[in-house]
Amino acid sequence: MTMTIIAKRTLAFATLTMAALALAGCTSAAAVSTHTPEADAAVVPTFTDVWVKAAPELMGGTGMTALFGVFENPSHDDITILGGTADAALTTTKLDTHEVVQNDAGEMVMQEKKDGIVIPAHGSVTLKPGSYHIMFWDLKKPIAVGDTITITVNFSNGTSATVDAVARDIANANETYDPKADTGATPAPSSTMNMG
Ligand SMILES: [Cu+2]
Repeated sequence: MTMTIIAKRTLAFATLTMAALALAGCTSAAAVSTHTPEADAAVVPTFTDVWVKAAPELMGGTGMTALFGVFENPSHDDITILGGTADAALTTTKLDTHEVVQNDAGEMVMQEKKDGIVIPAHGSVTLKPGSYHIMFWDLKKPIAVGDTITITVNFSNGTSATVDAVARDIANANETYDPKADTGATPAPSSTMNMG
C-alpha cells in the first residue's frame, strides 16, 4: 500500500492567527509570551491507512462512495474534521462528514454529521465502514480498485491537508452499511452510537 500525505497551512488560518494575536496583544502581552511553540503553531492532523471504497460501475451515470482512515491529532486542542473537496473531474459536490446511527426502526443509516468529526487532543479518530466517514456524492467517473483518489480535507483550526487514498473493495464497505451484511468487522450498534 503506497500512500502519500502532504499537509499545509492555509492562508485562512494565517489570517485568523494574526487576528488572534492582535486581540491577545490588546489585553495581555504576557499571556502571549507564555504560549508554547505547539500552541502557536498551526497543527495539521496526520493520517494513516486512508482509503476509499471502490465504485467500479456508475449507476444512472453517477455514484457515491466514502473515505476512511485514521486521523491523529498531536496537539493539545481538539480539532474537528469539517469535510473537504475532491478533484473536480471526480465530483464537484462538497465532501461532507457522515456518521452511521440507528433510526427509529432500529436500522443503521448514515446521515450528515453537521458539526464535523472531532479528533480529540493528543488522540485519534478512526473513520471506518459502519461509522464515521467522509462522503462522496455525484461521482462523474468510476473508481477502480487500486485507483488513487486525491482530496483536500479541511479542519476546524483553519488548516487543510491533501490526502491520497487508494481505492479498495471490501464486502462490508457498502453504502448502506447494513450490519446484517457484515463479516464481523463493524462494531456493534451500541459502540457506534457511543462514538458520537
Ligand atoms: Cu455517508
